[in-house]
Amino acid sequence: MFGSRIIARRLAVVPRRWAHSHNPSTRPPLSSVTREDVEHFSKILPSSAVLSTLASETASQAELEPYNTDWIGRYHGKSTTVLKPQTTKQVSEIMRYCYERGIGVVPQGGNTGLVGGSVPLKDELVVNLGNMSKVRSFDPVSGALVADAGCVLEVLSEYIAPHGHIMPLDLGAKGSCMIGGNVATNAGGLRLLRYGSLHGSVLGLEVVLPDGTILDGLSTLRKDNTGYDLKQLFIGAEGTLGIITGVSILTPPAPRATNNVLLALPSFDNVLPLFKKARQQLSEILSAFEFVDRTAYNLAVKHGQGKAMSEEEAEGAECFILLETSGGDGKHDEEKLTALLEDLMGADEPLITTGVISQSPAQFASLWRLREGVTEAVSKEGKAYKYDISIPLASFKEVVDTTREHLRKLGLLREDAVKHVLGYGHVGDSNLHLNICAASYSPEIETALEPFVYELTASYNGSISAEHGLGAMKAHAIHYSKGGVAVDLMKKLKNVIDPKGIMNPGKVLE
Ligand code: FAD
Ligand code: 2HG
Ligand code: ZN
Repeated sequence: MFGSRIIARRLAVVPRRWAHSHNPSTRPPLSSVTREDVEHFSKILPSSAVLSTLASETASQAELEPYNTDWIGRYHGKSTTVLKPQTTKQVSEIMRYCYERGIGVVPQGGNTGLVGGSVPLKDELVVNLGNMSKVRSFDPVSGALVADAGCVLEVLSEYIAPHGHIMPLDLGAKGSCMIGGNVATNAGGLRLLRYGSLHGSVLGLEVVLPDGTILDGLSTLRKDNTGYDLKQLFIGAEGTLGIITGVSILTPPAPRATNNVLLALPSFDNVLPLFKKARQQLSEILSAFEFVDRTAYNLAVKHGQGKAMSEEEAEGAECFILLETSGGDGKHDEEKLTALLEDLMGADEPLITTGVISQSPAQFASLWRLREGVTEAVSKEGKAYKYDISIPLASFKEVVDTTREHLRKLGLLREDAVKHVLGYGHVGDSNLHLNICAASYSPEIETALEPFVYELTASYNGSISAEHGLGAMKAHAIHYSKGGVAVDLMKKLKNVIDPKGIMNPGKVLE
């Protein structure tokens, strides 16, 4: 149905935007960490916070492996030294020294990033924020939370729950990812539809700049129009402009009532009308509308990420929607949701074949597990090539099918090469997660996928990174989504803030 003929025509009109791109860097090469450097770091930090293969008995290469390898096991650094500071002052002293010595630095939070941004490309120093994990303050009236960058997202959620508040973002990696990493990646996640992006909910940041200067911007004010809004530069900068050490963030009141329902759809064509109808009928209580295609559903079920429906119920479904409502009045919300489901089932041409509505907190969590667990399921099944793209909602299936067909034509769709091509993601944000699950990472598969997927995305005027960032994976491909003027300005800004190029080298901008 979605022939390669149409795509070929689209690809032909993709603008080539490489003209401004390649300004080879004139910066001097970065220095490797030496034994003397480690001795210096040991004066700044307690010995337990310095892990290095250069100093005797502080760490073996195997102990550094988790800091050198990314979550999907695609990127492997060769760092000899990891530092785990506890205070902003320590981070500042580390950075001042690295700036003088010209040592490359990779800021690291929970290391759950999916674009190879959180691990070194060579032997840069890793500064892991995991030991900076204190809540600094919480105002239960305004909901302003100020926390160290190394606080784990889930721990923060638990901290504010007794005060009747929730974090404005939620994602499958919540048990490991840290608020500093969330801000550095401008993570989107499952609540963006309701609470918007971190560009809106972050109130202030404390950042250690590459030369060690501390930019103290931990404001808790809702409004502040005094000049340039500097914090915005660091949100989504992926550690290329400085190390975030503290975050001030607005947390919304917890909704009094939440419901979720998993809907089985006979055809992808029903997703759009269903989304429209759900928005119209549920209006202010619709809080999530998430998409899982058949392949993604099957993998989630296969790898034990929740079993929402019986096989009979799921039979014939081409895709699934997880819909959540959050509101202030449980009875009112339930009535609205039930009316929507009755309308959907009773229509002459029903948009859904069936739906499972959660009846208890455990079932609520289990339905979410099915959606959140797809990433983990794909990792259990094989090695994942991940493309996180913003494209028009109507083209989600077309993009997945076109990619699968492309790989099939190249003879790569087989058990020992590409096992599955799947799509899932955030319908409410027009954000598709196109995953290619392979038996192993191979240059042949990578060449088949890139730049194919980037060109395909650009042909829809989409973004090659909706929410995961560019990291190491997509730094070279920024031009598919940003014009030359924008990229040049980014490079100028980077040069002003980090003239020696020590912050997370090779990430975001080549
Ligand atoms: P890391 O992975 O450690 O780092 C990520 C980037 O931020 C790196 O470039 C790093 O250098 C930089 N960085 C980290 N900490 C700092 C700091 N303190 N200062 C400056 N730079 C820093 N993302 C979404 O947007 N939405 C999702 O729904 C989502 N779901 C996910 C589900 C799973 C199962 C997994 C594994 C990942 C998911 N992600 C998602 C990816 C997402 O980017 C991360 O989970 C999270 O935001 C990264 O936080 P982290 O602490 O692990 O950062
Ligand atoms: C999600 O929405 C995450 O589940 C991860 O952003 C997506 O693993 C992925 O591709
Ligand atoms: Zn996502």
